[in-house]
Amino acid sequence: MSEVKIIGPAVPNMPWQEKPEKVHGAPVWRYSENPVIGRNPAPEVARIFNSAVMPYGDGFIGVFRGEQTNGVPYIYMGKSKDGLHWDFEEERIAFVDEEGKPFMPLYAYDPRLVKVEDVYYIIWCQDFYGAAIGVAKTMDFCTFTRIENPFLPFNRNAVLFPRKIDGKFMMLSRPSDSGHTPFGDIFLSESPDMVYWGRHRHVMGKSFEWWESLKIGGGAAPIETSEGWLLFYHGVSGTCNGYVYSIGGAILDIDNPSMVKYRCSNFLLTPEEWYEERGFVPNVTFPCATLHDGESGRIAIYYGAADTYVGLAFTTVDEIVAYIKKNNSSSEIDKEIGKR
Ligand code: BMA
Repeated sequence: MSEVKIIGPAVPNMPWQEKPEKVHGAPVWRYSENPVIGRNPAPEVARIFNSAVMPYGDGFIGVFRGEQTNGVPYIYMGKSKDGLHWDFEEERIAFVDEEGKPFMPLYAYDPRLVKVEDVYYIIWCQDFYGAAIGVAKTMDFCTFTRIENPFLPFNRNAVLFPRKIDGKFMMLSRPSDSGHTPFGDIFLSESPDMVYWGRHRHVMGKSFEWWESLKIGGGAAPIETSEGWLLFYHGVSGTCNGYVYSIGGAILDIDNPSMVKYRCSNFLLTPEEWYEERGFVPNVTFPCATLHDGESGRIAIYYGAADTYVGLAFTTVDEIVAYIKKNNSSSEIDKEIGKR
């Protein structure tokens, strides 16, 4: 039993490996058989990375960023009994509009998958006369209905909270530019109906820490805990040899999540292994989902590695919350409500 509570169901069958004796830095350790998804994982798909999974039935389901053999990213569905070995649909997800007619985005990447009440939402980045956020809903993983795009271009990295707060849907996003965006803060927006979004608030920006000194962006859907919303996000450093993407951690206020209670000054995971340092884009660790067990407090982080593979890392809610609090560097700007 953990001291810090994860507010959520037990997921006793989630992937897990005990902590090795020696873990350097943050209490986050990689799965020894990483990467869990290798190159050419499905017909016509060269790479799968930056993907999101969740428990479903007696196993797991996921939405995967598949880089097709023509280089264009799209979203594929996959299922797994153990969260480690995945079977992918051969066809891309066939999105429809609200009348049920085919309505495919030109491209789609970095999907997140979040259940709010009885509905599963997929949130991704797509073209809307410029890079912007797309959203679809499904009840059964058979019909995927696209709903209104929440934000104007340019915006990437959106992630929905897994429950409404004060009756409103809540979404984190990262407004950006049309290129490889050399800036970026995380903002919070709310909606009564998943159509109209407003009451935008600043959550947090890049920091003085070098690993996240260029930009940051949302990662996995926030995990509800007795200490607040636990957020795994990505932080970027701009080196002379390109961007380096690390995983960071923060804890947001449970009722007002634009207020950052704690923010870890150290990265939680940074590219070190061959599958993180070598690939289509070297030096990228990019979290998009977690599995977490409300009973034991175990957390499994799914992250894209080098824009080529999916990696898995583990922690526990007690250890990660203690580490974030111990290394807290939440500034006055982080702590404020974020309205100007
Ligand atoms: C970002 C996004 C991610 C990608 C990262 C590193 O801008 O495009 O999908 O993982 O760059 O290339």
